[in-house]
Amino acid sequence: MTTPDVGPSVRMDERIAELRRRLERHQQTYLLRFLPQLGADERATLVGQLEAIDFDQLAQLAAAGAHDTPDAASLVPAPYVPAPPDGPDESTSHHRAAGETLVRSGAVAVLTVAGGQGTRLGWDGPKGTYPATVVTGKPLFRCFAEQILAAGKKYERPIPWLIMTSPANHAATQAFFDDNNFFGLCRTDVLMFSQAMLPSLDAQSGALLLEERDRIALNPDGHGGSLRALASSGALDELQTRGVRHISYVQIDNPLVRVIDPVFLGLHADDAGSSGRMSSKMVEKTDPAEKVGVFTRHDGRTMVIEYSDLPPALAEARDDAGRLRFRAGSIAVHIIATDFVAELTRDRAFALPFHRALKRVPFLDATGLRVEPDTPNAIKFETFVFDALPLAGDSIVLETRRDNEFAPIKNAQGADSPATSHQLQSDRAGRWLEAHGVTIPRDADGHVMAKIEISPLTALEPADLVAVDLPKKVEVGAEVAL
Ligand code: UD2
Repeated sequence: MTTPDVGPSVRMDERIAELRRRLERHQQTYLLRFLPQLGADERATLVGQLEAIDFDQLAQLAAAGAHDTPDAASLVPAPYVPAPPDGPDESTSHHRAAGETLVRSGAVAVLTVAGGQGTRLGWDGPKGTYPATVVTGKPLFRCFAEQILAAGKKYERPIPWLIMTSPANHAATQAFFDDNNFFGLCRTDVLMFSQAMLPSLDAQSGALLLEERDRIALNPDGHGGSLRALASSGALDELQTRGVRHISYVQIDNPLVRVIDPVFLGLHADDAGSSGRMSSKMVEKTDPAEKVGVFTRHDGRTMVIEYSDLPPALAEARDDAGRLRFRAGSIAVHIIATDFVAELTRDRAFALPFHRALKRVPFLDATGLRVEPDTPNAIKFETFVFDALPLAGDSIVLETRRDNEFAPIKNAQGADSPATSHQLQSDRAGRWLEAHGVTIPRDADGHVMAKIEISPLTALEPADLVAVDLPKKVEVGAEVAL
């Protein structure tokens, strides 16, 4: 018997009929109200988008209250390993050696989460394309690429680099890498994958919003979506095939972050206090209002409480010595074992807890007119990667010096802006040069009064400068690129 030939339009009609039945069950048939006006391609876009939505999950999310933060009284500060000295030293040599062995044997990859939009920065394009360095204005992506290239040379093993994009910036990110010849990295060692999107919901009614006649409003599912996207994209399988056991996880916004840190890798993989599944870095928070999550313990498990969820009484609490009690500020740097990601994502429905945020989302009203709201009108749901920490068992939190590794660029002005990042970049470079006898001009607050940039290709850490021809002195206001 032969199957009758069913044309594409018949198949589309059947899909629409099935979709309509699903939408009726969830009282969302209004999403199809512009369907009769759409051409074949537009119909296919809308139907495809709607078919992919798990309406039961969305209904649960909409009905659930805000993300559960544990009772403040049950939280205690998480213990942390104090910052090791800059560069090789006795106390960390064992961990450094273990970490270096991992890198040399090809067991380490880097993951940069770059799916967010640079909205706060006012940058039109993937944030990784933002000119970040103080003298030469290198884009953020190049800052990471040069570190990965230099570490690959130092340890005689190319290091795979995973980049998580979102559907909104994936093509532009790929084009940027193409235009820059992958910054000298081998193309097959750069693995890009896109995170998933979730519908934004009307804050009043919980209904989905139409952004265009053929498109619903979606937002990226948060950096926590990286775990599932690693698995669903096939990147995790690829890593495991290559023998990668640990992923060094960093955010795109921090040009000073150390993407390969042997001491941190060694601690994570080898220390008796670590399950080897997920570890983190912190800096000491001195201002209770600083916008970083803090490491806490609850029920014997390490977790990050985001700054917006930390009750002010806890954020401001001080110990007997006058230091903030909850001072272990997260700089969003982790090492995550590939086995741990595989374990978590074995169940395809796995998701970290959803956090909700209110935001402004333009939408079409019932007549098809575009509404640009002045105030937040929609809820977006996001997952945060640090919510995997309580699932990891024993977890190391390593302190790192703020002036060594944390100079994020998030806002156009004020805190965490290009201006603050540039000063921190020069301050660190100045300190590295002073360690080799170079005279550096500093102001009364100790800030370097010149612009100094050291490429990772020149030095990954201060000790590497021993082989470099250095100036004796840097003048006030000078611009130095090494
Ligand atoms: C993050 C941390 C904060 C602190 C700070 C340090 C959260 C919720 N907060 O604050 O506790 O550690 O960083 O700098 O993480 N991203 C994606 N996809 C998404 C959303 C974000 O890839 O769907 C990436 C984004 O490109 C960026 C990073 O995640 O690299 C951080 O995102 P953010 O700007 O929303 O987080 P932020 O700066 O508020």
